Parts: sequence; C-alpha cells; structure tokens
Amino acid sequence: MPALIDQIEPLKQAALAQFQAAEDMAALDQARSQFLGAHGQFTALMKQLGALPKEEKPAAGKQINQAKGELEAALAARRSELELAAVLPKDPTDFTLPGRRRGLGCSHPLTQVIEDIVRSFRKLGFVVADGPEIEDDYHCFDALNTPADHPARDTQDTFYLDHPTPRLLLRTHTSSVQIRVMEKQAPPIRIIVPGRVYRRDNADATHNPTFQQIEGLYVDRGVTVGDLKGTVEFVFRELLGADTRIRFRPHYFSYTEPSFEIDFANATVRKMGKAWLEIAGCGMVHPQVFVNVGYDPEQWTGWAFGFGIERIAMLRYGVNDIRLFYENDQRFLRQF
Ligand code: 2NM
Repeated sequence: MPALIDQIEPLKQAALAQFQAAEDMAALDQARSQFLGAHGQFTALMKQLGALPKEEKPAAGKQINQAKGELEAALAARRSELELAAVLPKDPTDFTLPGRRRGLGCSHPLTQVIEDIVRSFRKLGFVVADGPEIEDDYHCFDALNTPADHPARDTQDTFYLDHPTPRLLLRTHTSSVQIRVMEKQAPPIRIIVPGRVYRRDNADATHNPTFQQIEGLYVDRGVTVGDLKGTVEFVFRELLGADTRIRFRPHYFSYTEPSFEIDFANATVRKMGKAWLEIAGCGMVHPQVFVNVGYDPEQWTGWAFGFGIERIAMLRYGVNDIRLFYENDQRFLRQF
C-alpha cells in the first residue's frame, strides 16, 4: 500500500477522468458519490488523515484539501457542460445553409388605393378624419338634409340595429363623419374621410353589402365650383393617369346644391370601348346642412365629393368582380 500522500494524486486523476467521462447527470452523480460521497474513495482518504504521524499531517492535509477543491470545481464545470448540452440541438448546426425565408406580406389592394388617394389630397392640404361605422339616423340622414321619406332610409336599403332611440344603423356613407367634424370645428375645413360603409345590396360583380368610400369636404369663405373642379381634376390625374379628363353633369343630392356627377375619360376608358365613365358625385354643400351644424351659410361656402374605392381599384388593376376584394383569397391578394 503506497503512503497516503502518494495516493492523493492518482485518486484525483481517476476522479477527474470519471467526471469528464460522465455523459449525463446520472453518470456524473454516480461518479461524485464514488469519490466524494460519504463512503467515497476520496472521503476515505481524508478520514485516514487523522491516523498519520503528526509531522506528515500538514503536508498531506494541504494536498488533500487542494485536490478536493479541484474535484469540486471539475464537478461543477462538468455539470454546467451537461446542462448546456441538454438544451442545445443534437445535430450540429450548418451556419452556411441559407436561412428560411419568411413570406413578405403586403397591404390589401384597397388599402393601397386609399393610401394613394390620401397622399394626393395631402399635397393640397387635406387631412384625414374618421368616425363611427355605427351611426344614428340624425348624422347619417337628417343632418344631411335627407327627407324622412327618402328611399335611402328604407330598411330595404339600410342596415338598422335593434335600437330605437336614437335610431342606430350602419353608416351608408362617410358624410356622417363630415357632419361630426363640422359640429366640433369652425371653418376653414379641409378634410377627407376614407372608410367602410354598408348598404343592403345583394352581392354581385359590381355590388357588395359593405364597401369603402372616400369623401372630401372643403369649407371656407368664397369657395367655388371652380375650386371643386380643379381639385377633382388634380386628384384624378394623379390617380388615373396624366391623360385623364373629367366632366361634370348636373345631378341631385339632398346635401348639395348644385350637385354633379363626375365622369372621366382616358386611354383606359377608350380601351373599354367607351367615351366617358362615371366615377364620383359632388356638389356645393347645401345651406341647410351648414345651418344644421351651426355654420352661417351667408358667411361660408364649401364643396364636397364622394366616390367608391373599389371602383377605382377595379379600373386600376383590371379587376372585374368587386367580391374578389372581400374574399381574401391568397391567390388574388398575392398579386398586389
Ligand atoms: C357625395 C356627393 C356629394 C357629401 C356632402 C357632405 C357634407 F357632409 F358636407 F354634407 N359630405 N359628403 C357629398 C356630396 C358626398 O358622395 C357621392
């Protein structure tokens, strides 16, 4: 049997080798108790220290303590290696492989058209306003000078909520938002209101019970039909091409006087075998509408217009069925 002091180093080496060889926590714990447990080989060595002659004790004691410290450090190091290995993927990672590409999304085509229209109007100093899609009949009809017996108010044409006073409905146009802005704000007003509206139509290639609209309103002193025409022409040229011409035809709306329908002509229209296509409605805000929102009609004049977003998008992208915008079929949407 070698002297105690000569057993320390070999035993330490054996323990270190076993700690390093342990492939999992169970094996490591097994190795630990084999050497450092209550009945472990290294523990046994420490117990023999007491039996040594007095003069050999300090050197042996020092060496044993040092070895024990090394073993404990090695144990802790191996333990964290194994813990890390347990959470890392088993197969080595090939960092030269190409990454997995995530499909890039894009805005809905109607959103793209709205953003383009908004960009054009912003150049002229218009700001975007919005308001509730659930409206009361005052803001949707009465304030807009729409008579009580007007067909638009009919339950055949408008979605009413089951709520009697005030009578609530899904807005049929965004003009209700313009009423709300005028109620809150004094002129000058220069706003556009893009938004979703609802009408009780059966869906077909050109109708959908919900669609998007954009309406504009300009109120100031001395605003004229000339301002209206110039603005509409500027925006439609931006939107439909520089070769676009527009014309106004007399029309009737309860909230404007005079009122017009707007037609446009350009290469796209000619390709469709037509001279003009109807695209929007507009007019000078009716004095009664100003009275309803508390504006003095002797002091202020203004114009308003409105048109459907889907119609613009269909013309621009050559889409022949409005329902495609609401089906969210990826094969359709991916093309924009
Ligand atoms: C249109 C056509 C003509 C319109 C009128 C107003 C308001 F609130 F000022 F009276 N807002 N929008 C208007 C006028 C809308 O859409 C075809």
